[in-house]
Amino acid sequence: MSIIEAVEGDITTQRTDAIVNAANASLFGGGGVDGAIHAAAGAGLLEACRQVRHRSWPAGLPVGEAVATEGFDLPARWVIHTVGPNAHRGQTDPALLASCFTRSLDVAAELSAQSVAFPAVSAGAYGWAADDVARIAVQAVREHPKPGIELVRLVLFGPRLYQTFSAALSG
Ligand code: AR6
Repeated sequence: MSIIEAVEGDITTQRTDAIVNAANASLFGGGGVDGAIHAAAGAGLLEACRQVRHRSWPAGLPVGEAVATEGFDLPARWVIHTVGPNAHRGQTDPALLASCFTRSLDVAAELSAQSVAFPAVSAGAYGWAADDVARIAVQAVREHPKPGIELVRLVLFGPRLYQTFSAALSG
C-alpha cells in the first residue's frame, strides 16, 4: 500500500529516489520546472538527455512517454522525464496526461525507486487547467499498481495549486 501525498514546494529539493520532470520532446531543457531541474542538476543532466535522444528517442520523446536519467547534483538519484500534452496545440485528451503519470511510475518501478515526486505536469506553459491536472493525476496514480513504490509525492508550486491537489486527493 503506497502513500500518496501533496506538498507545497520546490521539486528540485525533494529527497525522493526519483523526481519527475515536465519536459518537452527535445529533452534539452526549457522554462518552468524543466529549467529549475536542469539548473539544480548541473550540466551532466543535459549531456545525459542528449545521450537518451541519441540512443533511444532520436525524433524526441513522444507526449505521454517517460524516460529516466541520473539526477547528478540533485538530492534525487533519478530524474524521470515525461512530456505532457500541450493544450495550446490542441492536445486535450486526458488519456495523454494520465499516461505521463502512468509511464513515469512504470519507469520508477523498473528502477526500483521506492519514492517518487511529481510536479503538476502540463499545468504551466502547456496550458491545462489545474483542477483537470489534479483530478487526472490523482486518478492515474491511484490506479497504478506501483510495485515497490512506497511514496508518491505531488509537489505543487504555490498555495493555490497545493489546495487544488489537496482537494482532489481528499475526493
Ligand atoms: N517545483 C515544482 N513545481 C514547479 C517548479 C518547481 N521548481 N517550477 C515550476 N513548477 P511547467 P508544463 C510548476 O510550465 O506546463 C517547459 O519550458 C509550475 O508552477 O514547468 O508541463 C518545458 O521545457 C506548474 O504548476 O510545465 C516545456 O516546454 C507546473 O510546474 C513546457 O515548459 C508545470 O509547469 C512544459 O510545460
